[in-house]
Amino acid sequence: MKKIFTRPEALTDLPFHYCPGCTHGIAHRLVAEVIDEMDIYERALGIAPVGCSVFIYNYLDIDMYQAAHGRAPAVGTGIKRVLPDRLVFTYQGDGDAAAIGTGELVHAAARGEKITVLFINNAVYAMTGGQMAPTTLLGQKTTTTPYGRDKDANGLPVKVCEMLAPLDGSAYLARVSLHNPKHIMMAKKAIRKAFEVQMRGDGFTLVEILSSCPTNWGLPPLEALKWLEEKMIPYYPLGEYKTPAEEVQI
Ligand SMILES: Cc1ncc(C[n+]2csc(CCOP(=O)(O)OP(=O)(O)O)c2C)c(N)n1
Ligand code: SF4
Repeated sequence: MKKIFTRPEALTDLPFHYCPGCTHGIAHRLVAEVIDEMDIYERALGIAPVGCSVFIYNYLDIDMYQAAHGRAPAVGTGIKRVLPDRLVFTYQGDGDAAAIGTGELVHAAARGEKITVLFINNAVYAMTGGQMAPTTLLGQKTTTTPYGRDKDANGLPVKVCEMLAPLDGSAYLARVSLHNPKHIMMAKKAIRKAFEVQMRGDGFTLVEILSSCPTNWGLPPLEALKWLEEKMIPYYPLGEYKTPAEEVQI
């Protein structure tokens, strides 16, 4: 019988520890599938963040580092400069990348570091109990905005792709979503393209991946996917925000 679905080689056998309906596991799997398909198992090197996905180093069967709060792009910069033939990526939540480590993220992009940031935007600090993140939507209730995020009191949500696009060092920026199979396939294509652009040496690459956190959003898994589609995508439009002048073939 023809096998149509297998576990990617770049994933270990460990079951994910994530809550039911969390899309971190889907994002991990996509990364592993791309590593398999690009045949870069020996060369891929990932950097784990703080947050729920800190344990990604247990799930990806490749060389992995773990960086302290928000420092993943700086660690990735060092590794890539020492080992320029490696595919180097960070995997970071919005609290890690867009709040705690904004400086590292912005300057890695400005310098045009040849790394890829996989930026998981679930609109909350999930692991620490669902506090407001820079990406929390206006009106969204979190443990630190119990009446909903308010523009005057809490500021406006940060759009990371739009923020990095004007920087000359950024080469590929895309925002994708994991709310249904079609978009999961599109997310995989964007991750692959970011990796290809990195390996071609064009500059900094980032894929923002809109993800669900049913636990901290207080929603059952399916409703969380619906909330992602209906509430998050209008504020965070999907698409490619920056592509190299010369397209990579994927
Ligand atoms: C009390 C406390 N404050 C701060 C931290 C540092 N910290 C570790 S994980 C985390 C949240 C990360 O959130 P995010 O990057 O959005 O990832 P997610 O958990 O949503 O995947 C923070 C602030 C901590 N561990 N404990
Ligand atoms: S708290 Fe949220 S982000 Fe963390 S594992 Fe659970 S659903 Fe996923």
